[in-house]
Amino acid sequence: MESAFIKRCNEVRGTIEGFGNPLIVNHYDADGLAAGSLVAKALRNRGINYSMLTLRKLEYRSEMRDAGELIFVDFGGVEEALGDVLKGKKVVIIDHHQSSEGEILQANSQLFGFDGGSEISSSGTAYMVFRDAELVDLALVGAVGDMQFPLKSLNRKILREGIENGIVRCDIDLNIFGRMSRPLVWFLSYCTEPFLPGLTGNDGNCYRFLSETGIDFRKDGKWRRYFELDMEERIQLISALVAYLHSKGAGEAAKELIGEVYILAKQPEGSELRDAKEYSTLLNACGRHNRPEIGIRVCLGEEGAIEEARTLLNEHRKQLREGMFYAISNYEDFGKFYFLDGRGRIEDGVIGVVAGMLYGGALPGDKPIVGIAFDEEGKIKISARATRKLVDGGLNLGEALSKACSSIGVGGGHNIAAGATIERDKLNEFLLNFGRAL
Ligand SMILES: [Mn+2]
Repeated sequence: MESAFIKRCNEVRGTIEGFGNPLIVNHYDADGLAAGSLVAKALRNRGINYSMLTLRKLEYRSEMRDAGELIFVDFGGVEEALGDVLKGKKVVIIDHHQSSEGEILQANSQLFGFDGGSEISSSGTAYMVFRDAELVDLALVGAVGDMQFPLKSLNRKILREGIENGIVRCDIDLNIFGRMSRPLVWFLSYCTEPFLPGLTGNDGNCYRFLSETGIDFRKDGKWRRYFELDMEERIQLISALVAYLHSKGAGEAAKELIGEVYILAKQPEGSELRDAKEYSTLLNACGRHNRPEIGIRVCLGEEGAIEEARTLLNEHRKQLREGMFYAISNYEDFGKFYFLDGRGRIEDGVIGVVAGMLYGGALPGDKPIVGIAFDEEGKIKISARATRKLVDGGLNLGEALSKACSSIGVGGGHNIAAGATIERDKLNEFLLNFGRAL
């Protein structure tokens, strides 16, 4: 029901255009930051003042008490959590989590028969609300940040608009991380999606591998990056990688090398912001290292923000790489699901990403995986991930997790990725419940 969804988006825009000084409350992940910034930019375009608040978890804050108008972005369950304290205020929700209609006006494609896990992100929804042509880049960054690729359905519609308006380009190319920003040696050695056996994590092997391909990966005293290679060199590199992976028995990983890449044509060449995947990873790094305001400043194009974000990104990539190495030799098979105990070894900010990465070569995609880590308060953070195939077969992780947590904590999310937080002593109970819920 696309037309009904669009009608609802227009209705939400109308309401927001009547606001005088709203508070934007957005989630801290890449999609939440991109979506919150997209709303901020749209308000600027309309000459409306605003303030912003980024939260990890939806909870009541004094800023909400002081605001007469609120826009919640990328949070499921706003009405359930805050309905009472929001009474008498003007509130709208822009979201894509599983949800039902309530009293608060919501732009949420889930209500119109679209899957928020794969067909549109919060950023995409925010774009559909305002439809300002130049904001389409953030819509795609959010979708990619929420692992919605290749882009289909509403995401595809948004992509097409971006291409028509000359803001975005869609190429089929090597789609591993760092095409813009990483010198080739580290482009390969930091590649965790897919995992490249013998290359990931081994700078020396990557150096030797590149030397054998005959590609000049160093020119005029400078390390070259993937986007600087010409078409012939790209093909040379891709063929060498495919042959190498097959020789290592990693044919599955080879299949993942090529895919759609989304190039944000208005951003400078060689910048992380030119590639939707790198842009979203940059935002993720800011959010997960408790500096969401830097991510927002990046989205708003403020000076100096990208340098600060880059420092966080490097730390994030390091945690990912180390987490990945630990995960590969330490996950367990619990029958109905795989289990990754990252407590004390993997940061809670990256446990979900690491768990998901195991599907990129280490794990068959035959059942979901549950990763756990300690959060800042010493509680257990749970991140569950599934594959597209499992979801197509009827699996709904969000539901299974919320069922498993019903008496011990809060959990939920999408059918393909979901999360929860529980007390330390509730782990066994959770694992039993979760197995049953599956
Ligand atoms: Mn989201």
